[in-house]
Amino acid sequence: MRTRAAVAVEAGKPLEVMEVNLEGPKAGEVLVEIKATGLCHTDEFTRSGADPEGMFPAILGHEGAGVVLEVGAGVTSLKPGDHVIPLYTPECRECEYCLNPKTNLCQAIRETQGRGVMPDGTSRFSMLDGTPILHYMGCSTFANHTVLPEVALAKVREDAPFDKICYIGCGVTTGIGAVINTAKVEIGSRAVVFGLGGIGLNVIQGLRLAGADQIVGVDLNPDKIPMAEKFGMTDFVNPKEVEGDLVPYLVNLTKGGADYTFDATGNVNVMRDALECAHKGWGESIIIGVAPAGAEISTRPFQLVTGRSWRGTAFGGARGRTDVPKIVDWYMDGKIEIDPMITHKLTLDQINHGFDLMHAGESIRSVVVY
Ligand code: NAD
Ligand code: AHE
Ligand code: ZN
Repeated sequence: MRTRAAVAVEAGKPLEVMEVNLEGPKAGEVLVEIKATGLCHTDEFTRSGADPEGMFPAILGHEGAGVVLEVGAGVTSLKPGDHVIPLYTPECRECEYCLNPKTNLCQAIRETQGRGVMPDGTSRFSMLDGTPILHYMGCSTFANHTVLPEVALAKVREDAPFDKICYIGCGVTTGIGAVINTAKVEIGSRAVVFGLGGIGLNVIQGLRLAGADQIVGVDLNPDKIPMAEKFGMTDFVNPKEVEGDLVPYLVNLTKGGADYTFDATGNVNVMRDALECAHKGWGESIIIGVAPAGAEISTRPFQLVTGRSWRGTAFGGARGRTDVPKIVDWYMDGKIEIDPMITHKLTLDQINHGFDLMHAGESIRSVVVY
């Protein structure tokens, strides 16, 4: 079939919206009509050329929601008409990783996913002249139709609106999951969140859900304050306005250091500050942000010797097929909020404007509705 997609033709270039060829689903695969997709900073990271795993031409996008149109041979858990959220972290329920309760990093298709192809080693997308186009994070939600392995789709309830629940495909689950699954924050904790964008705000709402007493937000952009307060931020710190070093300021503000800190910026200097403002003896710092190629984190080992721990999280530690339908329920039951964070709705033709809004700090989430 043919479908419309925004293609990342070359690193650093705007996406080009065009008709592309899409082959039908092979064994174990599913054809999905994408109804809506969010724009995550990770898409921009890859589009810009900063991602060491980035390959072109590719169809980016990993925060989508849609409807199953067709299933390939052997697919048993999904049927045409099912509503689904694509999973860049699949859940095969069989691999060594899925069988270990300590991780959500299913490895069943990681190698081929990283090469931009389906598990059989080939791409379903091509240009009209036949040039292959790569998949991205196994999802490619910047196409109106896409093909995914069955293990990379969460089946969700049919009354949930696509233009909101697409955000559960990455940002919402990553932020809330970092708090609940990875840090396992206890009631009464003090926390610091660096970066109040599409991920950091969901960390904040996760902290409120977990019953944290103090939720400090740190961002260079004071325009983020009203939204962060709405989701539960109790204190705001703009590093540009702090006299002297930021770390002692945050340690003092949190009465000796935070129980939990989160980096949602991707900046390795911020990651160091996040570790070092965690409480001596027990503070945990969780890295969520994705850093540019070649960037490295550093600290004095003494920071760890004296009881702080440094950890990371992908997709908020969530097992997608199990956890994503539950998060959709939380949204539909009013336990979590999504609507205010979706600040812009765009058509596919306007997708590059979405990245401009991200750079200008004007959007939290832009969502393309097909
Ligand atoms: P975003 O652009 O919406 O938000 C980033 C925020 O950080 C902005 O508000 C910006 O003003 C702020 N910021 C930038 N530099 C800062 C600094 N030095 N100090 C304080 N604040 C600063 O991005 P997003 O969509 O929220 O993504 C955040 C990061 O999380 C990105 O690196 C993204 O790639 C990553 N991410 C990781 C996962 C995962 O599974 N680990 C999932 C999604 C996104
Ligand atoms: N390709 C990058 C790493 C990108 C990365 O860390 N991706 C996160 C999801 S970000 C979603 O917005 C992730 O899930 N990582 C686990 C994995 O297996 O990729 C690089 O630096 O090479
Ligand atoms: Zn993302």
